[in-house]
Amino acid sequence: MSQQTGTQPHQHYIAGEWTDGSGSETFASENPATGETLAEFQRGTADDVDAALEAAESAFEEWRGLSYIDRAEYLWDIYHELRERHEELGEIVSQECGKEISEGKADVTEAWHMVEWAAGNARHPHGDVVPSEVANKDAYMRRKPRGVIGCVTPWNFPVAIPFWHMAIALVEGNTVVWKPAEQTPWCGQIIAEMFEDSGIPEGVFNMIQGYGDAGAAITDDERVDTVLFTGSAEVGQEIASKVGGEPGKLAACEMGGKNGIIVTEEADLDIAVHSAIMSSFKTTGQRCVSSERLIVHEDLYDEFKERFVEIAEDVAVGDPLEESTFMGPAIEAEHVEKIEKHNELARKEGADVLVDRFELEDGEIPDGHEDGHWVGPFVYEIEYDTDLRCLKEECFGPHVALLEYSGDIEDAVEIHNDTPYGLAGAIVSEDYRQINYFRDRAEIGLAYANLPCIGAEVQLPFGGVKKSGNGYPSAREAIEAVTERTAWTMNNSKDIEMAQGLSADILTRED
Ligand code: UN1
Repeated sequence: MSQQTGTQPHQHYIAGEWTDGSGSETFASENPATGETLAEFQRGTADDVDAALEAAESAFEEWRGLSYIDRAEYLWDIYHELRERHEELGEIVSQECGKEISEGKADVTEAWHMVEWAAGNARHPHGDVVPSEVANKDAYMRRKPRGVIGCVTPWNFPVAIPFWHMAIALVEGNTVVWKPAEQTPWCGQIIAEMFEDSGIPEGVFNMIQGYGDAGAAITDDERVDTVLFTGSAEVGQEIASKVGGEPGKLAACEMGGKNGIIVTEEADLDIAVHSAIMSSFKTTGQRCVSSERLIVHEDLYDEFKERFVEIAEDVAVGDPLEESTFMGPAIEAEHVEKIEKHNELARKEGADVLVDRFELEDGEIPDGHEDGHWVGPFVYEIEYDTDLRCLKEECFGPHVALLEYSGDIEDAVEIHNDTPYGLAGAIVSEDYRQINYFRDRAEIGLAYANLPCIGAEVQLPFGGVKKSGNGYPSAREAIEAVTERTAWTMNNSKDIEMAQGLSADILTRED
């Protein structure tokens, strides 16, 4: 963090200036692996959001007037900075959100991939030439920026997801007011410094640090034309329903999942176990694409269970900065409590618990990390029943159910689809017919075969169906959310000729 010295709380970035804003409260960023305070931040108020929106609104006309390519230049600067500071930023991500170091670095890599996509796309066509019924008409689909984009991003990808939203919004000619997650304001601070370093015109990019009240002040404001939200289903649904009632405003929300992996009787077990472990425990189960349901055919069930349980008993939980760690801590104390409640719910509903490392053993917690928010894998088996809440509600932790099924792929997909969510999922099978059935019938936005259901690349659409969202947040689809289309038709003739055979004759009383 470079803009301040001493121990003053870090500030908001509004209209090209660092400012304390109008609030008197501050909040701390905490290292979830140690409980230590990393830095203090100003807590944004509705007045701060108001100032940021005003700045974004006044900067819009000039910014939209630049060419795509000129706008992208600012993003290219950030791209280079992300790459040059890869190691350093990866460590900061790991320190602030507890992901193990390869994941901390991958977060930064995913960020520059998105910036590269958005800035590179500035030189690609942005519309269509569309045929007209009338030979003398030229018709096009052209895009315009929508205006001010309000971005609210989660802590689990504190560098990548902000760029999913903002890189595209900005290159397309919009201005931005962004609230980073309150758990990862340090990453927010660094990203804001990068925008400052890039020399982006004042007011084009604005950042308010704070909590949900500041986020709501952004998303509720009528000056915001599009809300880009990635986070919990509860908040996302509230935003989507409020915004849905406001004509002309759009909310693109990407929320959680109760993701599943199907292991059929035709599966390669090595791939099945590997994919399931990655999907359930990477990021300590705190990806919206993490898997909490493993739907396994009876022919392979016992062997799969034995192998999965053996590894789940053993995955290395520990200091996220150590390369030997597989799983870091949970993000915060309240989240550990939430995970515990989900574990309890499964038990109450009749789960047979196979692995319970919720309380880690003393030796597992690294020295100096006693105040971290530690939690280990929880694996249970339960007979599938549509009324079980534990199979429907997202835990967002290393909590996973083993479900045995019999019958065909149709039966497995029926269980798979029996959740209100529809984000990610995978099938493990060597039979292409089963794979293709899953591809076509699984109710999800991100579907994988013979792979984990985590780890999507930025150039693909990302997003879900059902309660998981409306499928917008990254790459081409995000462009839909931050631009308006114009159908632009021009006549090359001096005569007016209409489509659909409509007469262009003007008849008067004399005719
Ligand atoms: C999230 O899970 O919250 O597909 C985002 C992935 C990452 C993004 C995940 N590229 O796992």
